Amino acid sequence: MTTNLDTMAAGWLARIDASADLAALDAVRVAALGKQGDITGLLKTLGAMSPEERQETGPRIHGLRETVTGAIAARKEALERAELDRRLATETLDMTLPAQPAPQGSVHPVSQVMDELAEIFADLGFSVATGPEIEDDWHNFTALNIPESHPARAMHDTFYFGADKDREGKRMLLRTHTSPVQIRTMTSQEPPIRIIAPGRTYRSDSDATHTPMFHQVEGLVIDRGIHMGHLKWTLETFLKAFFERDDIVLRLRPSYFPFTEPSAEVDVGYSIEKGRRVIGGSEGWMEVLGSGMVHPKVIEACGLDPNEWQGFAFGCGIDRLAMLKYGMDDLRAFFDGDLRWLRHYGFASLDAPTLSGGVGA
Ligand code: 2NM
Repeated sequence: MTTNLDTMAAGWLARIDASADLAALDAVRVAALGKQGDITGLLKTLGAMSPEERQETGPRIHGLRETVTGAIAARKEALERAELDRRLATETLDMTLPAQPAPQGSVHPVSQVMDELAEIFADLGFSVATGPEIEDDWHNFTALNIPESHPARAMHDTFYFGADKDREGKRMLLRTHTSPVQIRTMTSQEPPIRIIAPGRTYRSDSDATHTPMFHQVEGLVIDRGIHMGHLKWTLETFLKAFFERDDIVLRLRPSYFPFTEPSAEVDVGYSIEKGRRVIGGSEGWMEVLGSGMVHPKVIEACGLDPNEWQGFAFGCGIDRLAMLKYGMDDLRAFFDGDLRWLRHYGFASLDAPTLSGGVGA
């Protein structure tokens, strides 16, 4: 028995040493120490032995099990270390790589300003409304008190579609302002209404200060008892937040729009700082917005009773707002897609405009 156990131990140790990988080593472990393993089988023979024999053989079998268990653990550690060494030698990691690749794109100033507008007006209780860029005659003109013969139609330099007609047989068109969004809101929602409608608009006009596609934002409030005071406060609050200055001065000049009565053009005061015009103060005046009290005919056209509901509306060019705030001087560069311009004037894509963080900060 003694020699037998010694030979067995030598045999198992040789097999353990010869195990080339963890799977082979585990097969040896199962063969020796598993439920059906040889050494497990030996331990089971102890029960049938006489007490003297058990006293003499028991410790030797347990010794064998411990030797083999220890050898397997040592071999396992050696194999694992070898595997780690192999991976460390073959796998490489460039520690100079940035944790995140830098974003390639940037946010266009027009998108940035649209986000800022949404943020500022959200704080005043306005939501953002959108609508189709291809419109019908009624939503773009008629409902806005601009009938067929109205001279304002000529002012709009409308792009008409050739073949597509609306239900009245009139040609479809590219919206000349975002006002049809206000019309669609008034005909589909119950007042009170507080919305801004930012988006693309189109007029057949092209020179240094006009592009055939441009961006507008218009605002609309419909409620009971709305008056010009609400309009002026709203615009003043908006412009102070947008230009991040408290010394914004407004001047309302009487004007004419078919969809508002009375109508007012809004000038904002500027001052000269380091030879440049900046918004704020009142050294000079710059026209930035059109506005007025929504015409009773417009309210009526949308199915509301103008004796019960009143409102104000305003509109302005987003491209122009962006130029004024971020100091760009050529409108056409906005739509050239010149990467150098976009990199220079663009905004980091992860900078969310928030008022608490300071818009445009
Ligand atoms: C402007 C100026 C003045 C305007 C009016 C309306 C509507 F639908 F309520 F009648 N929406 N927008 C409006 C009024 C727009 O832009 C220069």
